Amino acid sequence: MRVRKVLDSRARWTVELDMKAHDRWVRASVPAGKSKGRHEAVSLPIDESLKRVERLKRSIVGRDFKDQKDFDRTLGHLAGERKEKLGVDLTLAASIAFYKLRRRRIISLPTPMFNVINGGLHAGNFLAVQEFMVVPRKFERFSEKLEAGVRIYLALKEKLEKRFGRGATNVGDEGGFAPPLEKTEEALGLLEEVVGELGLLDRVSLSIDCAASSYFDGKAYAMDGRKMDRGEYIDHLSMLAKDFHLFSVEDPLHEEDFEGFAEFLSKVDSRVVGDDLTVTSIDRVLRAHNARSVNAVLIKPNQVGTVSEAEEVMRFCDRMGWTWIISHRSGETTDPFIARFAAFNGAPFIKAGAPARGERVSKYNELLRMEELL
Ligand code: 2PG
Ligand code: MG
Repeated sequence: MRVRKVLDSRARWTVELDMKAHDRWVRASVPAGKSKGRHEAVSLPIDESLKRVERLKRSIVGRDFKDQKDFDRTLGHLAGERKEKLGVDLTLAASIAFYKLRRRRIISLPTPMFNVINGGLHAGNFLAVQEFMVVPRKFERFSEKLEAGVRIYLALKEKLEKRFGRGATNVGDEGGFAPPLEKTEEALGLLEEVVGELGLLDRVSLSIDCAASSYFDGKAYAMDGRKMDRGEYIDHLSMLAKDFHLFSVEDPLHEEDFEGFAEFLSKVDSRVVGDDLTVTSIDRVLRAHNARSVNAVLIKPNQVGTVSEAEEVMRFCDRMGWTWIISHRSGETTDPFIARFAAFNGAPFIKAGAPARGERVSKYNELLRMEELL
């Protein structure tokens, strides 16, 4: 096993780990979020992570493990419940590398959710909502969905350039454009216009990730030029969800408001997705289930620290009839792991940013290659 530090897409150092078994080397690196949930597993500074490599090596090198669960259990004992003793980056890099050692079968390819307009903490504009996504749902093949995403992305670019000048086509952390818009409605309207002009309105849906903790100050939600209390805000957001037939709304309320999520869910037809709320933790997901807060869950392996724990949450969602979305982080590496993880688990959806920038397209391109094998 070898471990080193490498850069992610935001000039942050992260962990890269090489692992060898039966004369075969595999490599894994891990991403990092910016709009992080308070209850995510603990990430340590890179030098602290590297100091713990020897401890990790002593527990795994030369040992036989029955399967992924067995390996991840050992990691869990070593790292602690919130992975604080090894740090989530080192823990997950080992878990992913172990996962890559086994050959697996593709179950199905996910539908991509392309984040084409960036706001919130991911961009330097005034949009409160963090992600505006297009979801090409009604196409047969993954490659057709990707083509649709690309057409929309490029048409949006052209429209932004015409309307606001070239500065409006600068991109945010996930490769989506960061135009000088202020209102949620304007961004959604623009997307609807572009999708409509391409004649794709009946095949492509719109989705948003509010990441609402980032504009909640403890009392009020600051969005669209005003401050709203919880009741006003839920009314405002559910109106937008209905007007634009949003397929999904992620983190509509701040990350501790299980009841607010439930109220919002009861008012809309959209999928209501937990991310900062549920942090890929089975305990938080069960709590969301008891409170009827969500009917969809985002799956981010680095929120919890091992592949097996992420899979446990997916299986729970399947049992509940909920949808689930495998997701990248805003600070990514070029490791295409989540694409393969999605295909091997038959994930309904994957969210990996815009169809642009190397660390984003590495996932979409991997899915294209996998389509050849089907
Ligand atoms: C999110 C993610 C990924 P971050 O909120 O869903 O899009 O952002 O990685 O910054 O938490
Ligand atoms: Mg999110």
